[in-house]
Amino acid sequence: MIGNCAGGRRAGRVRALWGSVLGVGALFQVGIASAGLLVRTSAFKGATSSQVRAMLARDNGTAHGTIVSYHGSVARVVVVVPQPEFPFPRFEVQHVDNPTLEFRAGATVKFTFIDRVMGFSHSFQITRKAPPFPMFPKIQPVLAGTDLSPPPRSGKSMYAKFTWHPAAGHYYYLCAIPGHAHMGMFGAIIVK
Ligand SMILES: [Cu+2]
Repeated sequence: MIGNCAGGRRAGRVRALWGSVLGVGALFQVGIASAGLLVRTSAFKGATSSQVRAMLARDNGTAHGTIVSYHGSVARVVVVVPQPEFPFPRFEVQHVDNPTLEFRAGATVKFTFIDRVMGFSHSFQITRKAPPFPMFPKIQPVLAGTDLSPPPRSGKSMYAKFTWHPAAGHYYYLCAIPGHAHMGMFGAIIVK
């Protein structure tokens, strides 16, 4: 009986200790995140405003309505997360919000993803899964773009590049940060 009581107290102390360790760990993580040091996005690099303008000028798509088409064998797509983000965060290509992107099957598609929202991150991933997307989307990426870590707070826009050789079909690009695709931060891709 007595042994059991002592064991119970010990277990309680262990639980309390473990709880405080978890608490400190969580605080530590928040501290790292707010300091912008939680970096796994080795693909991200910083760009000044003039560098961003130069990258935007390389997009070789043609915008018509809500569609941006790339007819050539090399498609250069510049996807931006613009500032401000109101009412919802969104992607922009050729000044079209969350456009449908059209490519030729087998083309070399060179994406440049630019996050202009300094201090908050967005992801860019391509999937075959169709909307609606839940609050916490589980992505099986066709093209693994960025991961979910915030890019460093460098006072610059952050960008990353990916190349894709798509097969014919229907795809979607989306931001996998919880809630973003759910609120509409995605667009369709048609490859034919
Ligand atoms: Cu986002």
